[in-house]
Formats: sequence, structure tokens, C-alpha cells
Amino acid sequence: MKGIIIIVSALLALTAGKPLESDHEELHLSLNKQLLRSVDIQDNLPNPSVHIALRLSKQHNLAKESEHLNRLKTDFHNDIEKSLKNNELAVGRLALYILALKSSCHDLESLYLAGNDDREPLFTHLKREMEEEKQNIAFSHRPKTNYYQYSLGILALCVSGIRVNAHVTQKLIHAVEHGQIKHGESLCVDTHAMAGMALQCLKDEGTGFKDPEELDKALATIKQRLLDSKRADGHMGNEFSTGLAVQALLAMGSPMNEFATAMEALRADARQGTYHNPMAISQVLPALQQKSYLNLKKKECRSEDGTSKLYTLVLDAITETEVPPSKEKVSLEVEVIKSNGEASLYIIHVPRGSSLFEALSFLQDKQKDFNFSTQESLWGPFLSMVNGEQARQTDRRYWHISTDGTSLNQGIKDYKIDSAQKITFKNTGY
Ligand code: B12
Ligand SMILES: *[C@@H]1O[C@H](CO)[C@@H](O)[C@H](O)[C@H]1NC(C)=O
Repeated sequence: MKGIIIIVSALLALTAGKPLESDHEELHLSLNKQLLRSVDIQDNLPNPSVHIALRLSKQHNLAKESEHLNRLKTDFHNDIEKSLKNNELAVGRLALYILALKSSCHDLESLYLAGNDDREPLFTHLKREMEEEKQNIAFSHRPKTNYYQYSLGILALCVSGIRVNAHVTQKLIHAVEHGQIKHGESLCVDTHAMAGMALQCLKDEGTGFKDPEELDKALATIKQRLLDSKRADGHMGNEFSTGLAVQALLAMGSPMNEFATAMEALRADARQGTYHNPMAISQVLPALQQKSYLNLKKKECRSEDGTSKLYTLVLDAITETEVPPSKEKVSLEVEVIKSNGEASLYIIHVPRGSSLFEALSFLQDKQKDFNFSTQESLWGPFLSMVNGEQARQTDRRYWHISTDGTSLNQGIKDYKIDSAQKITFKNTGY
């Protein structure tokens, strides 16, 4: 009898360490499959950030990944060229595109971008856009796009072994040290994380900066701000910045104990289904697998033979569980505050669980004096016009969204109306 108990408890002890490990593996696998599924749905442009996450993952479906790479090289490539022809900067998308190509070990020298009257290699063009951004910072104290994209630009060049102009780096260091990196009103954790990865890459390379001490100081500032952003529940910033923050800390060589609770928070979110937007998953999954964008620097694709278990990730057929729209309605107040302060209020009743996008479409159909439109982005539709009034990046304005006074942390397509509330759209400058 005693013997049996000992055997049983020995077995328990043996497995006790394991469930945790394999639980995590299962969670990663399910996010990995969710991403793979998202690339199968071809009604949107292919997303380079999703490609990077697939490539940084442990398990692979090489056929789907290479098909996705081809779509990036055609559809996404064309989309960037379209922006260039409209004289728009594409720093962030171009940087992500380069990182995606790098993640698949694609020869970057063989790709060219056609602008209005020239044809340039990708890198030459990115370097030129970075110079333009640098000039813009010198004259207007900020980039035309934003510091998140400016950091991505540095990161893409550095990870590819292309020399970054030290003056370009200097402007990012200066912005960090002078607290100029914001999202709306508050310090932007996502951008600090991206800046941290970019500067860490330069530090590792030993080029692209003037003063090593200054670089170290900026890195220390970033790290401190990331650690300071930690909430009681473990998140750094919010649910959607924590993945990037963890990536940055990993890149900077932080000890595990500095981000263990953040990892735990990410896993809890993932289990609750917080990450269904592919862009969100793409920023979180590398962190969960303890990878950062700096891992792309040494990425090799040689050992991918397609026969190992790691290269045969398959999607099981899923039975579409279409949830019928709820019959129950909730009342929704929609307030619009234009740039001149003029306010309008609308009240509608929408099925519980509708997305804000659906609710607004419904309101637009019913109310002649309400209208809105959106612009596509990697995160989904960005609300760009309400009641005939545009709030655009070019004017440094946007439609800020809040519910009962609290800032939304999702866009109109992802946010679901689960209870009666008041949504406010305010045309805001930044
Ligand atoms: C810069 C930025 C902004 C700027 C964009 C303009 C500018 N200065 O360039 C401003 C301040 C306008 C902004 C606004 C908002 N943002 Co913002 N933004 C970012 C940030 C830091 C970088 C985006 C970027 O340039 N990406 C690089 C390029 C290559 O990708 P892109 O997709 O082409 O970029 C465009 C879109 O991302 C778009 N955009 C920016 N924010 C958002 C948010 C949503 C929901 C959508 C659909 C699009 C969008 O603007 C970018 C430039 O054109 C990200 C951080 C991150 N982790 O991605 C947050 C982030 C995307 N934003 C976020 C949020 C919540 C918002 C707001 C909804 C906040 C609010 N309550 O109003 C609004 C959008 C409202 C609307 N009108 O639809 C969340 C989205 C989370 C989610 N699950 O959807 C992020 C992840 C930050 C976070 N951790 O909370 N944002
Ligand atoms: C949207 O509404 C505004 C006023 O509410 C109106 O001036 C404008 O013409 C409308 N635009 C469209 C595209 O319907």
C-alpha cells in the first residue's frame, strides 16, 4: 500500500512541472493557428507584422508562409508604391515590409520601389524617408508620421545590417530624453518599446550613434519607463502594449523577474480571448515565445526541411460557430464633438454585442444628419470622418473615442457594445 502511494506521488511530482510548460505551448500553438487562419482570409491586404510573427514562431506551415510572402511582394508592395505616388510617407509600413522579407530570408537587394519618377532599392528609399523625417523633426520638433514608425525605420535598417545615420538616431534619443513620445495625452509604452529595440540593435552593432554614453542613458530611461508603466495586474501600459514592452525588455537583456508578471498577464489575456485582432496577436505572440524583433537579425532559413514536426503545422477544420445577433437591445448614446466645440447627441438601440462599427452604420442609415467614414490600416478601420468633418494625420488631428468618459483601447470594429453606455467622438489635436 505504502509503495503504491509513493509511486503515485512520484508520478504526480514528475508531471507537476510539465503541465505548465505544455499548457504554455498549447496557448502559443492556438495563437499561432489563429494567425495562420487570418492569412487565409484574403479580403484584406496581407499584413507584414503577421508575417514576422509567423516566422518568429516555433511551429510553421511553410506552404502558407511562402504564399503569404508572395502576396506581400505583390499586393502590399503595390500599396506602398501607391502611397509614394501620392507623395505620402510610408516609413512604418516599409520598415515592417523589410522586416517581413528579412524574416523569410528574402534577398532584399533584388526588390525595387517605383515612385513618381524613379525606381529605387527598398533600403535606399527607406533611408531617404528617414532623412526627410529627420528634417521634419529639426523644423517642427516631430516626425511627419510618428516616433513609433521612426523607431521601426531605424530597427529595420539596423536588423538588416544597413548603417543608420547617427544624426537620425540622435533625434530619437533626444525625443526619449525630452519626454516627447506620447499616445494622445499619456506616455506611449508601445513607442518606448519600439525605440528601445531600435536603440538596442544599434548598441549591439556598435554603429549608427555618436556618443555611447548618451545611447546607454537613453536605453536606461526607456527601460525605467517601461518598468514604471507596470500596473498592479502586471500589464505594462495596457493589454495591447504589454507584448511590445516584454519584447523590448527581452531585447535589452532584462532578467526574467522584471517581466514575469507581464508575461503572466499576457497569457491570461490570451486565454480570455482578448487578442482576436491579428495585428494584436502579431505583437504578442513573439513575446510569449520569448522572442523579440532583434531575433530577426540572425534569422536563418536553411534548416527548414519541411519534414520535421516543427514545419508541418496544420489547421484543423473548424466548424463556424456563427453567433446569431442577440435579440435583446441596449441603448446607446452617441455624442459627437466637432473641432469648434459644437456637440450633437443621438440615441439608438442596438442588439447587445454589436460592434461599434455596426452601431454607427445603423445610426447612419436611420439618421440623415449623421455620417462617418473610415480608412483601412493594419489594425483595421480607423475612424477618419464624422458628420462631414475629417480628422486626419496630415492635420495632426484624430477622432478620439471614449465610453462614459474612459478612453477606448480598441477600434470601432473590435469594440463590442455589451451594455448601455455613452460613446463620445471628439475631434482632437495632438
Ligand atoms: C501613433 C498611434 C496613434 C496615432 C496615429 C496618428 C499618428 N500620429 O501617426 C493617434 C494618436 C491618432 C492614434 C489614435 C488612436 N489609437 Co493608436 N496607436 C498609435 C501607435 C503608437 C503606432 C501606430 C503606427 O504608426 N503603426 C505603424 C504603421 C506601419 O502601422 P499602420 O497600421 O499603418 O499605422 C496606422 C494605424 O495604426 C492607425 N492607428 C493608430 N491607432 C489606431 C487604433 C486603431 C484601433 C486603428 C484601427 C488604427 C489606428 O494610425 C497609424 C498611422 O496612420 C499604436 C501602437 C501599436 N502597438 O501599434 C497605437 C494603437 C494602435 N492605438 C490604439 C488605440 C486604442 C487608439 C485609439 C482608438 C485611441 C482612442 N481611444 O481614441 C485611437 C483611434 C481612434 C480612431 N479614430 O479610430 C491601440 C489599438 C489597440 C487595439 N486593440 O485596437 C494601440 C495598439 C495602442 C495601445 N497599446 O493601446 N493612435
Ligand atoms: C455628412 O453630414 C454633414 C453634416 O451633418 C453633411 O454636410 C455632409 O454633406 C454629409 N456627407 C456625406 C458624405 O453624406
